[in-house]
Amino acid sequence: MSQIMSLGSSYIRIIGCLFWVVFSQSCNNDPKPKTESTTTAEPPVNTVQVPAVINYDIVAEYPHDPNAFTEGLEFKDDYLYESTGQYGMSDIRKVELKTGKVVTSTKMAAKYFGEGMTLLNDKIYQLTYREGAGFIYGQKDLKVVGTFGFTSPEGWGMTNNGSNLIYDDGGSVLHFIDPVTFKETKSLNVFDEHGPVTYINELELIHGFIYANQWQTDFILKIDTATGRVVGRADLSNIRQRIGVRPPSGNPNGPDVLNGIAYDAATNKIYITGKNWPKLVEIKLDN
Ligand SMILES: [Ca+2]
Repeated sequence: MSQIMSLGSSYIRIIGCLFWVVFSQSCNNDPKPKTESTTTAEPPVNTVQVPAVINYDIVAEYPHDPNAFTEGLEFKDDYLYESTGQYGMSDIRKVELKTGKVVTSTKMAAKYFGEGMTLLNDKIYQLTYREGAGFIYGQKDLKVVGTFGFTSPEGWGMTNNGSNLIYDDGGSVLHFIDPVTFKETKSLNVFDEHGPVTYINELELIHGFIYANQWQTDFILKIDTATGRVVGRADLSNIRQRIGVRPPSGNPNGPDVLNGIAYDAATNKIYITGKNWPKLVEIKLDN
């Protein structure tokens, strides 16, 4: 009897197991999607090339007026031309390279904050910061010969390409304006692999590329004037440290950011400095 019962209970267990197997298989046929088979979207492929690293050599050092809050810098006919900022201290000046001595200067009214400047056809064009006014000076005597207006709320850096003045306003756009009508003829968005590049500051056109300081950084950016892409980047933090200038945020009363690039086309030399820096440095870029 017990054997029959034992056989019976084994039989029930086998049936139970078969039922469980069939049931569990049917459970595994649950049409619910399995997480492991879920596909995820591929991240967008970044097609913008990373800027090349531009290396440089320090060729020479010259004195620079530590009271000059440099906003614009150019070189022409053996002299530096510099625009300085700060209300009550702004001017436009012609400077001797080797001594840093100011040869000629014109002070601006205290209500103007001088910004970027550029030399074109024996005239100097200079922006102001938030005053919406631009000034035109004769290159020889730095006397004011005219004024102009511009539409950006702020004026920052300036250069030219021989036919247009090119300026920026603290954002990522380069504005090309006619030097007679002062109407905008073209604008160029500056970008790199991360998107728009802001805080574009002092400018210089060298061999068809615009080289730009970027405010609050030690970078000089090399910008393709056809596309606006940053194709190269030089890190000048070594020069800042060599001169004894602390990082920008740590200088409430001392030298400020790297700002100022001048190119002498006659000698193929490049000069750089910064706001209130005690030195101006000739550098040679490898790219
Ligand atoms: Ca310049």
